Amino acid sequence: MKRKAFITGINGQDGSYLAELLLEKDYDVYGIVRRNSVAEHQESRINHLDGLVTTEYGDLLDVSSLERLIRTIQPDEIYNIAAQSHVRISMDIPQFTVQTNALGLLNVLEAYKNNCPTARFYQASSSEMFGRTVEEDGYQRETTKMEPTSPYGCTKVFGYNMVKHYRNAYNLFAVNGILFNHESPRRGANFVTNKVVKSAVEIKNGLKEDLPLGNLDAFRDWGHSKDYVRAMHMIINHDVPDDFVCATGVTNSVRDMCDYVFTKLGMDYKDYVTQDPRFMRSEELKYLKGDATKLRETFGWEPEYTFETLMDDMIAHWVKVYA
Ligand code: G4F
Repeated sequence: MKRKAFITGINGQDGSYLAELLLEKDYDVYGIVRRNSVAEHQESRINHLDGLVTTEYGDLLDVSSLERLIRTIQPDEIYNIAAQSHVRISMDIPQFTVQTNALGLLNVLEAYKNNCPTARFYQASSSEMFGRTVEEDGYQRETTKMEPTSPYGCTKVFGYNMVKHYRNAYNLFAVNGILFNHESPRRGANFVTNKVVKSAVEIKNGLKEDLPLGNLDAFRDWGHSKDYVRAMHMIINHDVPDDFVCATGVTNSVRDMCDYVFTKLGMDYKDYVTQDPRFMRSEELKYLKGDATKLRETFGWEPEYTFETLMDDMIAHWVKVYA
């Protein structure tokens, strides 16, 4: 019998790549999509999967639809990937962020426990949970203390702990993937990688004059979403429920990224990039570098993309869009 997967956030960057991966593995794929007023963009990342996946309207805050869908579909695997995932915006809309990411996660966990407890459950936990903490060797790993620096990070710590609690208290196969930043051409254009790449290509094509950014000296461990959804599937299919960090182990600053992207396009970022207080954060997470030894040693996971090939993939995408 075909395995069934249920994905919240199926129309996001990770949800769309995960749906493709699961279809390749011969799953029946279901997902929920939030209603928004611009119908044309609702499913733009999964339009090419039309007829291959089943989507229903739903929302992490709409308990009755979650309960009904999980009860009727009876999935083998549930991936909770939906979230208000933008860290700076979580400072503008903290209450919505908490409701969606914390209470929303709890709603999905309850729907799972009450209607389909033999399924497996994956929670999209985040390196943003580590916040201020860096280990002496310069990395963050599964054992690193969590000191979040944003409402978003606080909600993810709540979700992480709730998943562990449900695993222990109710003997559920519920797991956390602690994913460091992961990007792709499908990344929203208000996250820094896609903002920089898209803007640089627009500047190159004479469509834009400058690029206002926030903090250029923050460091992130950037991987490719395609590599990270492979890790999600490995983590949920482990023989015991456990939590894993997924990261490349390489860190670069926003400035390094600007330098790489503009240089690739034959420009000097210093001629175009400005610092704009609108994009600064009231508290910044300064440095992320993940140690994915546990994931690598348990599953043999290795990223196929480097920082450079990730950027090249994103540049190639936007160059094609504006060709
Ligand atoms: O691309 P970002 O907005 O990603 P951030 O805040 O690291 O969060 C992402 O990764 C997390 C994993 O750790 C996820 F949990 C989360 O959902 C999300 O996917 O910003 C990256 C860095 C930050 O230091 C930010 O201050 O880039 C800096 N930055 C500088 N200028 C900017 C800008 N970020 C954005 N979004 N826009 C700017 O203009």
